Order: sequence, then C-alpha cells, then structure tokens
Amino acid sequence: MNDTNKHVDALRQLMAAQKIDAFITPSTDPHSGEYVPSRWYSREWISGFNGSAGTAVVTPHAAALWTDSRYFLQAAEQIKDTYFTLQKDKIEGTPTISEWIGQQLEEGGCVGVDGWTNTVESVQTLQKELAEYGLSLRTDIDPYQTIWTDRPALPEEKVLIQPLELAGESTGSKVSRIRQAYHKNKAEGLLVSILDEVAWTLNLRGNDIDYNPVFVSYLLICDDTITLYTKSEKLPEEVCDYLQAEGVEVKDYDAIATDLKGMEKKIQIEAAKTNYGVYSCLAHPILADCPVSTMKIMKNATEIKGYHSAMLKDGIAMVKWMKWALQAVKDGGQTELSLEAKLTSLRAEQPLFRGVSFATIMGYAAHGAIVHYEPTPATDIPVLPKGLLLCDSGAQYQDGTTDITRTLPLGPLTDQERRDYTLVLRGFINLARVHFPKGTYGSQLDCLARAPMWEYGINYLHGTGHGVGSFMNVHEGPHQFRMNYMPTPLLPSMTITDEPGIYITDSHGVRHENTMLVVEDQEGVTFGPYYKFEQLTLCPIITSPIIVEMLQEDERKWFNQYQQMVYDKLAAHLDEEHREWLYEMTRPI
Ligand SMILES: [Mn+2]
Repeated sequence: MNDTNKHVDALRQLMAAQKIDAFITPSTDPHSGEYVPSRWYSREWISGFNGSAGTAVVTPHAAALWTDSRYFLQAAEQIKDTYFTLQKDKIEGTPTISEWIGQQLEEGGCVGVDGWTNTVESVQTLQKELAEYGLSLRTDIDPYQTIWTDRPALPEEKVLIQPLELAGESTGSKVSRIRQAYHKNKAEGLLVSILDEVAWTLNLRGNDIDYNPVFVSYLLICDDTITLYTKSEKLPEEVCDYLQAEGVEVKDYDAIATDLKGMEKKIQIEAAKTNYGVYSCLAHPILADCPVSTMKIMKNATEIKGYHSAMLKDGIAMVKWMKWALQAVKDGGQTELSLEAKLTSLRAEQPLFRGVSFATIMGYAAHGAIVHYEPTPATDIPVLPKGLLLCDSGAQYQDGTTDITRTLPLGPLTDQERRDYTLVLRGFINLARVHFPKGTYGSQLDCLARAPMWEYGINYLHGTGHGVGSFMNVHEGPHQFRMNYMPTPLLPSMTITDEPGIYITDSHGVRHENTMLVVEDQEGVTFGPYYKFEQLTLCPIITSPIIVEMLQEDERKWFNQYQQMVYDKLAAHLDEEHREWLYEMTRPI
C-alpha cells in the first residue's frame, strides 16, 4: 500500500475513535499566510498532492481533494493511486465541500476541522452550511499531532532587527497608534496573528517562510503590556535586548492558548484572518478589522526612500540581465532555469540583497501562457532565439521589496505576438498614467488596463495589481486592482503593481509589470484632491515588438517619458557598455 493510503487509514482510525464522520484538511496554517511552513503541510501529507492550494476531505469510505484549475493536471497525477478523487473547484457540476459531505453522511453526523488552521469566518460559514444537512462541526481536534509521526517542528530560523533607519517608525510609536485604534472599538487589547503584521509592528524580520521575511508568532498588545509568543530559540541576544528595551515580553509560542483562556479583557481580532482556535479561547472577543494592515500599507518617508534605493539596484540587475539574456539566447544553450539562475545571481550582487521575493516565473513561448508557471528541472525547456520570454520576478532587499515583469522578444515574432505585446502595453500605460479623485478604489480603475484588449475580445483572469511590502511580503492588501468589488480607496503613500497580461494557450504569454506609488496630484477643478501614480520600477520595456501605429499619441508620449526617466536614473550607475545598450533601448518611438 502506498504512503498516502496508509496516512488516510491512520486518520480514519483516529476519526472512528473520536466519533468523527468526516475530517476536512485545508492548506492553511494558524496565521493565514500565502506560504506555509512545512509543519502545516498536512493536506499534502494526507493526500499526496503538493500544490499550493487545495482541501482534502476524508470520510470512513470516501476521500476527495478540491483544487483549482492551475492544479488539475498535477493533482490528478499525484492522487491517481490513492483513495482520493479529484473535485475541480469552480467548474460546473463540482459540488462544494459542504454539498459533498452532505451527500456522504447521514443526518446527525459529525464533521471535524482543526480550529487552529481555519479562520473564524471560514468555520462559521462551514457551521451554517453543514447545519442545513443536520451535521455538526467539531473544531477542537488536530489529528496530525498524533498520526503524523515525523511531522516537522516549528521553524527555528533566527529573527533580525529591521533598524529604525530603514523602518522609519519605532515600535513604541506604532504600538501607541494601535492602542488608539482598538480603543475606538471599546477593546482592551488586540491580538495580531498575521505574520507580516507582527513583523511590521515590532520592526523585526524572520526567515521561516519561503520568500516572506516573517517569523511564526502571535503578538498580544494590551494597554500596559506587549507580549510576543514565539520560539525563544529564534531570538538572538541583540533581539532579546531590543525587545526588552521596547517593553515586549517574550513567551513560548504554545503559551498563547493558556494565556487567552485566562483573559478577562475584551480582545479585538479580525474574523477573516484570525484562526478559530484563538477565538474559542477568548471569553470576550471583539470582531473588527485589524488596524495594523491599514497602517502597514501607508509607507512612511523612510520606507519610500528605501523603495527608490531598492528599485535602482533592481533596475541595474535587470538591465544587466536583459542585455545578457538577449545575446545568450542567440548564442544558444540556455534554458528557463539557466536564465533564472543568472538573474538571481545579478540581483545577489546588489547591496542588502536578502533573497527573491517569490518564485521566479520564467516562461518561454507556450510556458508564458501558464500564468503561475515556475520552471523546475522536470518542466525546464531550451530557450530559442525566436518568440517571447515572460519573466516575472522580484527581490527582497533590506531597504525594499521589488516585483517586475518584462516580456523579452528573443528573435522573429508573429504578427499576433506583436499585437498582443502592444495591447498589453496600451493597458499598462492607460492605468499607469491615470489621474483619479480621492476615494477611488482599485476595482474602479482596473478596466483601464483591460479596455484595449477587450476591443479585441481578449481578457485575463488574474488581478491587475497588488500592494508590495517594504522588505516584507510581495503581496500586500487589502487594496488592489481587480475586476471583483474591492472597496479600499487608493491613498498617497500606498504601493501597487500594474500588471496586465495576455495568455494564448499553447502559444505565448505577454505581461508588463511595474511597481508604483500613489502620490498627490493637483487639487482639481471639482471634487478633488486628485491622485496619480509614480513609477517606482526602473527598467526599460523593449520597444522592437511594439506596433507603434496602434498606440495613441498621448500613450506614446507617456511611454517615451518613462523610458527617458529610466535612462536618466540608471545611466550613471552603469558601465559604458551597459549605458550604451540602455541608451539604444530607451530611444523614443
Ligand atoms: Mn506582481
């Protein structure tokens, strides 16, 4: 019998002993992060499927795995010799998890989840859905504690200080603003469980999770106390001294449950982000949005200065890489992975480099059409001097995080490739150069990036942009550009990306992406003030594939000004050879 089926058998035994008729294992951890430490790879352990998103459900006689369209092929392959059947999320005819469980179980049955890896909101929704089938929900059991015998421990990576010269605001100042915010909700304390919010508040960074410089912890802020719950092995002496000076007490990660159970105070938590385990410990929870996320996305002057420094370094690395890549592909012998390795090595030469900010997307030709394609040794292909290469990548520097996409023409292009390259560029420019009144939110502006391609009956299904952290997670919300209703207004000092794309299956993909900063504009004639975007990213867009006649005059003008600005800012930092290349690349069109 394969390992996966042995694991399912172990879970079924435990379920029988606990009188549970179905157990749901999501891919989340206690901190609702985009990436999860290996300790919480329970869904992979139980199902054998290792994609980033999916939910496994096991009953005594059936097992099913839900995942989205990105992973249909991979999941089908990975579960083919197991008890699991594949449920294709958001496809017509696929039951929801609750519907499926409702069909499997008799009325009066009991479903289990681990409250510590499910949010308050998701548990409450599930309770309601299951109640329609006469099913109850238990949230107080983590079977993997017992049946996963070689489960990884909590990470012990060291925590480091993000100095005030880069953070721009002390922990003391942040904490006093946080206290004011929760007092407005009549709360007497705030529990922060999202890891980038803990790290931001304490001006600390970690290394527990791929790409995100955060560390596994909870932070409890009350009127007279600040308590950090984390593994003490993670804290070097200078961090302990720093925390003591800031008045932060450190307790063991697992002490959170006991401490919260004994708490008489009204503690504020956010239902969409806090796990149900925390919620069920609290005698007097107050459900409200966490003030830290909205404070964190407003970048202070020091952080903005840091972005400018990081973008300059990233632009230098990108220019060196683009010049090298265009020639190296002509010379032959390159693959997606070799191009990626070179780009990372050029970034690593830059001061304060701390790793890449997400898995590099390096998609040649048809791979460019797979939106989340990350080359691996199994998928890597030779890159030839023709067609398009889509490269979406970014870096963590200690003074700022970057996210940039450039699509490189490697040789002869088809008319369709040139048209798509130009349509995406038009959308990118349209959004980048918009002026908008105060109160406007991202989903109102999103269509600016899509309208040029909608004329041709083309669309893309991902969002057009997201916030970017300051030496923090590359995806930062809640503000964003997307088609769905997301009513967070864009305000000066927020960062946001502009990244429309066109994806033609089995052929090619195009995406252009810059990271931008919302800045003050003019007062305006009516209903101001107005805001606009400043381009933070400093990297040319290759002009040879552009069908210039398709651009409108003011789009062409904006584009030429951007290219000129890139040249002006980067030229002094490049040697003659690269400066000349950049000069050629940024000639007006
Ligand atoms: Mn991005």
